[in-house]
This record gives sequence, C-alpha cells and structure tokens, in this order.
Amino acid sequence: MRLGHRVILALDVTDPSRARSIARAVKSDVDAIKVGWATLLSGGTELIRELAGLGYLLADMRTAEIPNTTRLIVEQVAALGASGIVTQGFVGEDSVRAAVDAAGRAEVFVITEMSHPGGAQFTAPHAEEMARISVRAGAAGIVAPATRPDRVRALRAIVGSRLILAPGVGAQGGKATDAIAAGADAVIVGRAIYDAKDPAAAARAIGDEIRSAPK
Ligand code: OMP
Repeated sequence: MRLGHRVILALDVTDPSRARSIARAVKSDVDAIKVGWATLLSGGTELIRELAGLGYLLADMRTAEIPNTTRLIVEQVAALGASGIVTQGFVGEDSVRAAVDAAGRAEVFVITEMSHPGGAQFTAPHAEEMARISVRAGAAGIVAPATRPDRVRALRAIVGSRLILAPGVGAQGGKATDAIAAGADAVIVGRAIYDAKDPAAAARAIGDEIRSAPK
C-alpha cells in the first residue's frame, strides 16, 4: 500500500449506488478503500470488482477460520481484485500463514487489538502475540486501535517497519493525529467520512490535519 494521505476510507455503505458515488468522489483523497461484509452483501461481488478497479481495495472479510477455510475465502477475495486483505490474528499462526499464502500478490493485514470497548476484553491481552505472529507469517502489517494510542505505540515496537492501520477515528472517539503520533502509518475512517455532507472534503480535512500536525 502506498501511503500519501495516510487515510483509508471504510466504505461500510449498504446502498450500492451511494457506495459507488462516495467511492468515486473520495478515491483521490484517500490511499485505499476498505469494504467489509455489509458492502459485499448489499452490492454483491460485482460491486467489489468495480471498486477494485478504482484503486487500492482493502477487502475486510476478516477471516476467523481454520487454515483450509481461510485459504478458500482468501482465494475468492483475491480473485475479486483486492489489493489487500484483512484477517483476524486471534485465530493463530497457522491460519494467518494460510491467509498470507493464499493471498498471492495481495497484502495481508492482521487485526490485533480491536478498537471498540469490547476489544479490551479478549484481544488486548493477546495483541502483542498477534503482532509477533503477523511478523513471522509475513503479513504486510497489522490493524491496531486508534482509540488507544498507547497500544499502537506498544505494537509499533513489535512490528518494526510493517504497516500499522488504525481504525476508531471520529465516530469511535479516536483522533487521527494521536494515532499517527503513536506510530500508526494510516488511519481507517468510516462514518466520519461517508456520513459527512461532503465525504471528499471530510477525507481531505483528516489528511490535512495529519499533514499539519507537529512531528
Ligand atoms: P468507523 O467507526 O465508522 O470509523 O469505521 C471503522 C471501520 O474500521 C469499520 O469498518 C470497522 O469494521 C473497522 N475496524 C474497527 O473499527 N475496529 C477494529 O478493531 C478493526 C477494524 C478493521 O479491521 O477494519
């Protein structure tokens, strides 16, 4: 993933024509567009292929499966044209390795500690282990919580130069500049962009805020 804006749009939009128009409007102000189950189930694989044609598509089907089923899912997602694929880390090293192997040229990002309050219950105590697994398995990077910048900092110490993508900015209460200052390479932002009156302006504002923050 080439990072210019350091902003990734989470396009969790279930009206396919709205998803299309937001993606087109925002694509040059973000580094990637992330889609998950809600967008896939509402717009179908045809929409996912179309979005993949606009630029870097991060397909967040977040596999949480045994290695064989992980492989089957990741192969399908990669065939839709995704440049990046998200998988869960808590499933263990064999499943994360299966995702990396099946992804082919697509990059794999591993969710470690999740950003919501419940993420502190089960994912937080094992996030460091998940980060180590991600490095050993050859993942391109991890997903870590913008809502807890201190945790991003701790995970950065483990993953070295691998990418850290941080969701939880805006609607979940995290601040983009705090996550970046803590060591995130980019923030993942959904509602604060796609629910804005002008999604492209909202994406630009987050990118500008990151660029103008004191280093
Ligand atoms: P907003 O809360 O609307 O900005 O959306 C955040 C996006 O990041 C959604 O697509 C979430 O599914 C995703 N996400 C998290 O919010 N927290 C996590 O810990 C992990 C993810 C993710 O893997 O993308």
